[in-house]
Amino acid sequence: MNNSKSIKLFEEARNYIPGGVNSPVRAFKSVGGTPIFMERGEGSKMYCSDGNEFIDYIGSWGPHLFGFNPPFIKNALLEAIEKGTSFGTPTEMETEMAKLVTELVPSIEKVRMVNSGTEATMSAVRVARGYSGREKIIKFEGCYHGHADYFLIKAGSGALTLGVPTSPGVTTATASDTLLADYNNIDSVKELAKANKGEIAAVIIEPIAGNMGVIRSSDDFIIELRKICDKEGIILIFDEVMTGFRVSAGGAQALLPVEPDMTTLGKIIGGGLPVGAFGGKKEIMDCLAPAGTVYQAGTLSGNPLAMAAGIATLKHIKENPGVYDTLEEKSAYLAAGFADNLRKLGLNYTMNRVGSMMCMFFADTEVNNFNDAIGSDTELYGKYFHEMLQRGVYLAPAQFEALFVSMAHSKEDLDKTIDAHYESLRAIG
Ligand code: KE4
Repeated sequence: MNNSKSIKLFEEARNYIPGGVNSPVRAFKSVGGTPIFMERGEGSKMYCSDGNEFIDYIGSWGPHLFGFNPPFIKNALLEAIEKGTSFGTPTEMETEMAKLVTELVPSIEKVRMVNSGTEATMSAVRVARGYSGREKIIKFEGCYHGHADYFLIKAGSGALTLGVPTSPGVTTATASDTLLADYNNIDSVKELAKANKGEIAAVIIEPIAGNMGVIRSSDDFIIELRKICDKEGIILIFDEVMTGFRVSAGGAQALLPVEPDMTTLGKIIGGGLPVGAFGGKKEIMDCLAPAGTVYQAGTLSGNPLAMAAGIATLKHIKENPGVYDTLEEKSAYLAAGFADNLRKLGLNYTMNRVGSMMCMFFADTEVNNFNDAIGSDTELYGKYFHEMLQRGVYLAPAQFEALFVSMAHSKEDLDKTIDAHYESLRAIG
């Protein structure tokens, strides 16, 4: 595959942008080689600067539930642009967006729009601390909640991929307020709750983890977690930046046996534009300025373009609940094809899937937590990634991410991907 233009573009980018990218996971560091510079997307495809076509399974790391430029999003944006890109004043669209979010995710009684998942999770923790008067939080090893200081401790996604799960620049004082638990291990939470009684403001968790590969929380674990939070007066925050509107119209919490006190959202609710949101019970959210005294703000929060794309997306989801059945069919078909290939090749790599987010771990054990996940052969994943790339299939350039199926993926796309998966695994031996 000719990628000479990407090579040139990457060389130039590195003169002006640290590492040549605006987000580390894009740099192909863990899989090697030169990142492919994309120029255009249409439906399920991306087209790079060298003119190569790829079937896209990162979907901009989650937002593209409907592929690139579905008409209902594109038209909504074109209409919004005509009226002006941002006012810095309240607009009716923000209320419309908030009503859609609170309707589709009933545990959210009030919601604040922001501009990224990081802003959403960072702000949610601040509200939880302000509301409870407590300072400590519990996060889980391998979960990624964006790059706010207090989350970059044993974080997943790019932090894990690049081997800096605990980032330099995070002060010891900050890190000391973040307690680390083990995903799907309720005893690890019980120990922390006991040792820090009355000091923990919140537990934040990806209820279905997508940043150490895909790992679902067990029902027993999440039920016990809810009980501990109720007993200890700890706010339970579901970070649904990735799973919100990905795994169902009500997110992961609609599939799990418990409700959180607060939820963070992002990605899909922006239809590809920069958006995040955090919300929850009225009494907690009304601590936020200007209703309350916990400060949080944003110049472009709730901006009309992001609201237009988000409203169009959520309305489409609301009016077409069958979307998730179709996504399940497509995703199950792809996963079955992958499983067939593994059987034919005598391989037993582990496949975890929840709806249209899935991950094949280069590991032959069950993967239920961070330690299981990091047992994967990331070198072999790198070889597999490049073999798939050569065959026109663009996967996440890192083992500890998710593969996303979209409504735009056709049966032809899926069949081509299944064939490429077989040939790639055979090629790496
Ligand atoms: P952003 O600040 O990147 O919009 O969202 C942070 C975030 C928060 N919570 C969860 C569960 C997330 O998955 C993310 C971001 N996800 C990664 C992909 N695994 C973003 C990709 C990137 O860092 O470029």
